[in-house]
Amino acid sequence: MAHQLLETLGLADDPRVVANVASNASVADGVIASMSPTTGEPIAGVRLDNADDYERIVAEAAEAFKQWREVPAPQRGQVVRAIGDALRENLEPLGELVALEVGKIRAEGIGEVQETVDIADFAVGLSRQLHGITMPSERPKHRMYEQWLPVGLVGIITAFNFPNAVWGWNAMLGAVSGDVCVWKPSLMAPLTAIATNAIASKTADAMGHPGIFRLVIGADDVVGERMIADRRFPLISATGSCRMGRHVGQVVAGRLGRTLLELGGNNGIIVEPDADLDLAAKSVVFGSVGTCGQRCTSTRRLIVHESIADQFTDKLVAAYRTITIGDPLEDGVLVGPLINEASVQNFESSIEAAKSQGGEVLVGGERVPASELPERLRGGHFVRPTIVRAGSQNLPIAMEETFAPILYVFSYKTLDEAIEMHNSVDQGLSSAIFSRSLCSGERFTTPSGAGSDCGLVYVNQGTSGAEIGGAFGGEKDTGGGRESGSDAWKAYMRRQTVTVNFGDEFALAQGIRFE
Ligand code: UN1
Repeated sequence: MAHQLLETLGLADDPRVVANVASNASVADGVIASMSPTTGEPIAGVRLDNADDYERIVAEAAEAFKQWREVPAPQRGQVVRAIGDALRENLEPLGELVALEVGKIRAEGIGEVQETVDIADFAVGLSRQLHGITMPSERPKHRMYEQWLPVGLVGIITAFNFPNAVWGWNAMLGAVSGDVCVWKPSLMAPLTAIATNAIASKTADAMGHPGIFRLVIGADDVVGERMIADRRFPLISATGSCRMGRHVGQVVAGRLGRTLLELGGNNGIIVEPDADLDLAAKSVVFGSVGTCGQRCTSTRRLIVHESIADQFTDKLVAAYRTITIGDPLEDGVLVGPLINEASVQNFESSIEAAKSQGGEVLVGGERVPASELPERLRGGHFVRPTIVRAGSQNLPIAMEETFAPILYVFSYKTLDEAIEMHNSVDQGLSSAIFSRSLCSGERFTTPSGAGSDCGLVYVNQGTSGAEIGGAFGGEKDTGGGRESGSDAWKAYMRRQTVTVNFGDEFALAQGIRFE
């Protein structure tokens, strides 16, 4: 399977890819192994870029920008349109590569590539709508308007969990904006990055626009630190942990560059007593166990009205017991592995912390014992999706984002109390409420801001699985960035206010006379 996929996607012939690699190949060797989280075996090796490679790539990108910015935006849109088509043609193999490399199930892998196709479509339309406004000048025979210009080089830093779509959100908008994108992918998903970037860059090359999608694969201290400190990148768009984002934010701010940060989430769902519990249960299960709890939008906290807490929790526990864990590329499997052994350890230590803080494990709580796995999967990083009932409202571990399928359940008496609990965490990405009452939904989304404090809020939908049409991102420690739809494109462009005097009088604003 792996071999065939690498062939289909052209990775077998890519000079960066090394077919046979030792699983312990390290950054120091200049080659790393992309490991299958499902088997614990290497899929292939990937050559890393060093400081000289970085310099060359960025210098070439800066040259390419000078050409690309001269291409009219609607023509840039045609290039993105062709990239969308090429991704469509590769939807299945690329989705399967995502599943193979990061362990999400096949349907979610394909769904992720579909998300990139969707944002490409969106960006094509946008390429004719990157418009500014005109405003009346206070001076006679003057015209004032604003226009949007490309920013230049965009550094895109992505995490392992969405190794294709998060690049897509940034790169498709960056490309129609006239920017050149340099992508630093996670070292846990380099093959998906190579295959994805090759599709985009080959398509653009063939249309006469070489070098506008670049990839730089390397260790954080070699290429990551260089990129964030590099003044040639007016914009760094980074996705990952709050800790990483705080560092990136400070370094880029130190040189007065711009960041677009999409960091951790600690997403909660409030379930009101009048909720449709079947609908709520399906959404909670998808949100908390989908992608094995490794989405930034994964549901981590459930805040249920006390009158239905036991009934609803029992329903979830029963559903969790039916979940098939296994090879993410096999039909019928709903939950694949965590990305690596360190994640399994994090999962285990969070469960230990929860127990010692008074939490009660209702289902799951452990890794899947090797004896329950087929021989082939024994090196994989499988854990059981877990529900922990919080013994009291004070469960410090639930304030942290553990990138694993752990759902903490709290109960509440009044909706105001539930909202306060909901907003009590540091992160502010995604949120949801289930209720059949218009008033509860409105209370949670009130325009005063006294409802959910997150960037994304859902009523009768779960916290994960955003559509590309809306702006995606969150508040507080999530970093404040907005990617994807709505007017997120403005982050990839710079605004210029233009004032033209078409008369022959010297006129100053504010009525100042200077004669
Ligand atoms: C992420 O986990 O970094 O809303 C992105 C969602 C997806 C994107 C998740 N559309 O769950």
